[in-house]
Amino acid sequence: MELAIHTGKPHFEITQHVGGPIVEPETAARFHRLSDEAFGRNYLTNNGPLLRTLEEEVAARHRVAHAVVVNNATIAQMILLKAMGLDRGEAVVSANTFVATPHSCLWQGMKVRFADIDPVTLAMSAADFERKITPDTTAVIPTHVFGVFADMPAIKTIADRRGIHVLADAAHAFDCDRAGIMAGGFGAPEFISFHATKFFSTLEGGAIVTNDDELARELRALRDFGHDRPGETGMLGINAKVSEIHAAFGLASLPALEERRALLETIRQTYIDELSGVSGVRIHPIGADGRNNFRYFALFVEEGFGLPRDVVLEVLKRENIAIQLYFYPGCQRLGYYRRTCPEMVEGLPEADRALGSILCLPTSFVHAEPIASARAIAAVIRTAQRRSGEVMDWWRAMHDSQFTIHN
Ligand code: T4K
Repeated sequence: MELAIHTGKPHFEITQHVGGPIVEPETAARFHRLSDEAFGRNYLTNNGPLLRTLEEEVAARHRVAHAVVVNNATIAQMILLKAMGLDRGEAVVSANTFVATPHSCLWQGMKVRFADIDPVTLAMSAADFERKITPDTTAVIPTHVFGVFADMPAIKTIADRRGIHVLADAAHAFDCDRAGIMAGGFGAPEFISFHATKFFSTLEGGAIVTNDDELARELRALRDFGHDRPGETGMLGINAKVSEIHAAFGLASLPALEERRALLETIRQTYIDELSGVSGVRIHPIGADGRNNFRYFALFVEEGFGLPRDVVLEVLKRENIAIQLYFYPGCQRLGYYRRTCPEMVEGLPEADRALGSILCLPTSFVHAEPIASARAIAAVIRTAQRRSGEVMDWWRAMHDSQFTIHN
């Protein structure tokens, strides 16, 4: 295979993004039908019938009593913290999560402390959570990265002993389980993202899943300005409501999920087969602890590969493959956190190691056959390794010329 870094001709004409939304033609057709029905009813938001059906479907799928659907997972976390009375103290959050997780704590008036990760699952290490507890710790919020669960039983045992509240970021974990238990089923409320880039989407959206009736009642009031009874506003709520059109997209997607998941699993297996035996490539194990939705495919470019991760990233970019490095460099290293809590970058060696080598490859493709595309991407990676000397020459030349231009 010839590489675009040499020929100037990328393998993909259209850029293939990690996280490009998955919308089958049948899903789009069902969405149009359901939207038309909503317009026909002239009932478009404020706890409409499509939203109520979606909540029942999500709760049933997650085997929990309640799914409170809101307009994104960030607001889900914020109203959950509020409902749990968490507006002070410190939350321990994972060093490997999307910035929404610590941000939501800060918006609620809390402080954050980052815990290191388990190098295999990439989720919060229970042992490091215990080390990061201080007299001010009031909450712990592990993130189930790529739908691989944090060790919830261990985290919950430690937290319960110290009177620390547990909630979890299950943004990636729709339809995933750990040994048969799904988000919301570990004795703690969890929130899921239904963003357009996720396995299951309402375009923008999210849900809190819980078995706690009182908590669900309060969350439903909080998402609706705090209206807790007809004609009464008993709490300081916000607008986190979901329109019927967003709910329609969610309902339209549900029938497609089994086939979608099967295709994603096949794409994953294709990557695994095509990259087996490539030295210095380690694949993040998902699905080993239970069911996964296979939305994410992550690998680590380690020392034995012969090229730095960032060079591989650039080679793939030249082929019009827009990969992501979730969640490089770690929230604690992003501008806002570096400025406000610079000491937090210390003591997170496993997160630093994993995020320094991670690459997330596309699992959905636009106007390109998925299996052939996964094969092609793996072939680019193999070729880059085989021709690592030439690739490094190209990299150095590119950097030298940039240096010359800018100086
Ligand atoms: N916790 C975790 C662990 C999360 O991952 C997230 C969200 C949250 C909490 C908060 O959930 P929400 O409040 O969002 O419900 C994206 C998503 O916006 C975000 O939802 C997601 N995680 C995060 C991991 O990824 P960005 O800033 O990376 O988005 P963006 O626009 O760069 O999109 C990613 C790629 O997808 C791009 O390469 C372009 C492509 N794309 C995107 C969209 C929206 C498309 O091809 N088409 C599209 O329509 O945050």
